[in-house]
Amino acid sequence: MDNWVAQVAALTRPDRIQWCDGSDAESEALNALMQADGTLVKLNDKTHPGCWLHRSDPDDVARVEHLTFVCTSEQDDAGPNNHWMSPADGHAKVDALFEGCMEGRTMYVIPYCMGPIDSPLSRCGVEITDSPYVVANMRIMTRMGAPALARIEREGERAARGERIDTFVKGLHSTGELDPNRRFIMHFPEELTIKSYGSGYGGNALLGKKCHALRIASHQARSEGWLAEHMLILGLENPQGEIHYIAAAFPSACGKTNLAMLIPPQGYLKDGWKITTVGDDICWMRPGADGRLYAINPEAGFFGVAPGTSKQSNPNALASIQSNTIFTNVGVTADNQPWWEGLGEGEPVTDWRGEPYDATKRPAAHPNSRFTVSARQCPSYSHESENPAGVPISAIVFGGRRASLVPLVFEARDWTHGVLVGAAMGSETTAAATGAVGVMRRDPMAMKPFCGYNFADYFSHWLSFDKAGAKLPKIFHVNWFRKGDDGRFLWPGFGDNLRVLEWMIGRVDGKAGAVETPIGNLPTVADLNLEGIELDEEARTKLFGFEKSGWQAEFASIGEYLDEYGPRMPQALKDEQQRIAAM
Ligand code: SAT
Ligand code: MN
Repeated sequence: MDNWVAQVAALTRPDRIQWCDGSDAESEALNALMQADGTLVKLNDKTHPGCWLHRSDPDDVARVEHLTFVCTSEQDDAGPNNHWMSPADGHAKVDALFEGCMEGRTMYVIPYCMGPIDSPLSRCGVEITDSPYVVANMRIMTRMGAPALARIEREGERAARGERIDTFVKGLHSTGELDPNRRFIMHFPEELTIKSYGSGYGGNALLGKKCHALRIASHQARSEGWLAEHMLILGLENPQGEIHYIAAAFPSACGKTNLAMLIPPQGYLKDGWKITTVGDDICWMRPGADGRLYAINPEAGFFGVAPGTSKQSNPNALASIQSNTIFTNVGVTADNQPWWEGLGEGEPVTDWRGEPYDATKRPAAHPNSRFTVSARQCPSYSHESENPAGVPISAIVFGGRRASLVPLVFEARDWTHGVLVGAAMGSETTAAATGAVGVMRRDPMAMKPFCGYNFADYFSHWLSFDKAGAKLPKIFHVNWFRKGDDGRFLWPGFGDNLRVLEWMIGRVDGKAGAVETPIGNLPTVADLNLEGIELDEEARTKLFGFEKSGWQAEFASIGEYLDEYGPRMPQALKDEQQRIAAM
């Protein structure tokens, strides 16, 4: 590691190098530094102790998928789902930008561990950055500092003794000039290396998150026989005290954080149902000795979307972010409290760009404004998140935003069908990435922006888990976002989504009913507990119905999508698509 740090220093020429130990003293000193130069603004210390506001450059507020590259020796290994550059070109392109970019600045070296320090499922990385804001966020989002460094050194010794072991992922980051024309997020999966230049935004700059835990890890997972997925993990405890763990994949800004922290509706609460939160964004899963899939959350914090978070929509998230939280690009009230659209109380006076709030000009909070907070501050935090063995997964859920066609929930017949359901996922785009919002695109398993290799190979890898001795989770698809003819949402969502989770667990336990349709098993209205909510005729028909002609068109489009991947697409998946398309 020392060699690599020295090489990076020779390239970037920082004035100082600081190895981060993750201590409180280090964090306080960095916060003071950022407060002094205006990077962080202290929020109201009475209402929000330990909370900070960061305003990013207005051109640097979301992931930049068009500037994100996967650099593999063979272009086909990156697949049509990624932008590609050869490793030599990729290095040359960014190294030219990194040359001398840290002159006059401090270079921070952040050793981190994704997952519990003592878990065999965890993997380590080192991020080198010139951004103290990145250090502060990585401190919340990962297990960072001395314990991670110790694990990396232990693994380094084992590798030196000849064990086949990937010691750590190398990540190099600089905020650079924040010029969108000089911005690249480069991945070199074959070298376990990331180079990110020109952005300070979460998904582009906190390299442990999407760059490592999804793009690089998905590549590692494929060669080592596990899965790195864009999924929340929750524990669902029924009145008998039995806990089922559910992993669910939704595209960015489609409610993963809300579902992970769900508070049961009144009747369920009374009966003793409970949700515990293991993770809200990323899930690493591996088959255990008993054939089940065991999952860890590689992260230690939440980097959640602020707008829309309220006492009604997500009381657990709101409770989590009352202290020790970094807010990025939210508005503030007259008494210096953080504010965003949908908070439901208070009034903004300053918007996310630091200008007087003017509703006719722009929203107070950027639509992709975020909070960064330790998972331990969440009232529903599951202590199983620290279990080195992970938690056994009973159900996998795929879902997207679909205004039409797609019913509230259905169950895949078997694993192969479930993989197709994931592969065919579509969703309307959100503000989490730059570009048009609300356009339907295929986003297989919510991994379109995050899979570090060819989707065709990725689906083959998924299919390979179905083997003798495997006790795989059941797979479901949900759509909380179905709209009526007048444009209103037909399903209340939020806490009421528990009704759907209960049905899923009923299916896992062989207790709940369903009807078979070509797209999978659908509950009837009677199979779901709908006590206490009103659904009119249109809602019942659209949420629980199978619309044959619409699905025929959908399956034709799914077939075309799979064909875009050519002969690498696994035949088993194409056969499944054709079987259903013939409905
Ligand atoms: O910016 S992140 O990629 O970390 C959040 C998201 O888009 O899911
Ligand atoms: Mn995400």
